[in-house]
Amino acid sequence: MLIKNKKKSQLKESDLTSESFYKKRRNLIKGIGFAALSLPLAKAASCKVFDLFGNDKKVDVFGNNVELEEASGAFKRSPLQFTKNTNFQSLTPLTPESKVIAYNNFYEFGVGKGDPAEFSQQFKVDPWSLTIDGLVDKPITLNYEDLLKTFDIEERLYRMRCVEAWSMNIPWLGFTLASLLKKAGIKSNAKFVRFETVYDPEQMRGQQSRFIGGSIDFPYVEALTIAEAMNPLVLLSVGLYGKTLAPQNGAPIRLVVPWKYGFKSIKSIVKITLTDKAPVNTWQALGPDEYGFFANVNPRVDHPRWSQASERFIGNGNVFQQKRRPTAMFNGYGEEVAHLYKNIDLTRYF
Ligand SMILES: Nc1nc2c(c(=O)[nH]1)N[C@H]1C(S)=C(S)[C@@H](COP(=O)(O)O)O[C@H]1N2
Ligand SMILES: [Mo]
Repeated sequence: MLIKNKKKSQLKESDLTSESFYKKRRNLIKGIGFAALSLPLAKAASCKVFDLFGNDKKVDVFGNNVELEEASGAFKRSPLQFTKNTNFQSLTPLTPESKVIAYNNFYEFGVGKGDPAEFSQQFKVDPWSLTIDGLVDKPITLNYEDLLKTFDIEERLYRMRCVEAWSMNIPWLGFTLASLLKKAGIKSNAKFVRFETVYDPEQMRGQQSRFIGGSIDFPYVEALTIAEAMNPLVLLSVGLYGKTLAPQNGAPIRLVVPWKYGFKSIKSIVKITLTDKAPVNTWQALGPDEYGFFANVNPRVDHPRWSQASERFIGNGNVFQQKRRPTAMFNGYGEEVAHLYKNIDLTRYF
């Protein structure tokens, strides 16, 4: 109903300023942000133990046991049925599974890279309830089984680029966000899609304490424009490496937006709301000068505290001894997405 509507993908700058501008002022007044943001980075950088571990499947980059399926009390991942999408199968080398499930950002479980795997193994994903509401023709609620059965699941190998300048290549399992939104029916006045992570402090230690959770005001929120959300690259992922997601990767369902910095790919989603107002995403609220709404991977727009021109790829072997490699505009997906930003100054709207 709206996918091919040209006007919709050509957002006006005024669409992006109203609510976010208000929030930015409010945050400056409250004085939150920068001190809080530097804490997790300092912690990550100080993890020198990384250097000691290479490709041993039994230990993660911290030296912890990462054969999670075999460890007692570990979360159980189930094999999934899927087809390989032949357009996205040629990415090499892949980041080893042992690292994809051990080196994570998921502040709901703590700010350290090893915290999500360490503190999420008892996380309950069934029952689960994902609601699609707001400016839709027909609100939908999916339970855990629906998530895995309503849509055909495909495998796609995607690059993932964190705003902290490290990257991975990951074989995701999932379905397109567009297929879900089409099912709900998008009303013509919808301009944005807002996503929300579960709020469950009892299960998520980072939600109990601002210190553990990196000063985030939970629940974690993310958003895309409708045109971005309908782009066929955007996945709702329910698994990786042939199996359902581990909690540390955002079980049971998370977003994957491969041309944007990793923080857009929100985990453990319970709510998807279509709206006509620009939502303020979590990192934008914390530090609007460091994290924008779009967060497109862009080697020409540096983070105020570090360069985005290159990245440390997490592959086989020692993560800190990898040669840095150049970062590609839109993380290499420009052909598919550059048209979305034709009229937008990406230096200003980063
Ligand atoms: N709810 C939630 N989603 C989140 C995050 C988070 O802290 N909370 N971290 C983001 C960041 S910064 C990155 S890089 C990716 C990491 O995904 P991965 O751990 O599965 O590789 O998840 C993103 N999604
Ligand atoms: Mo990230």
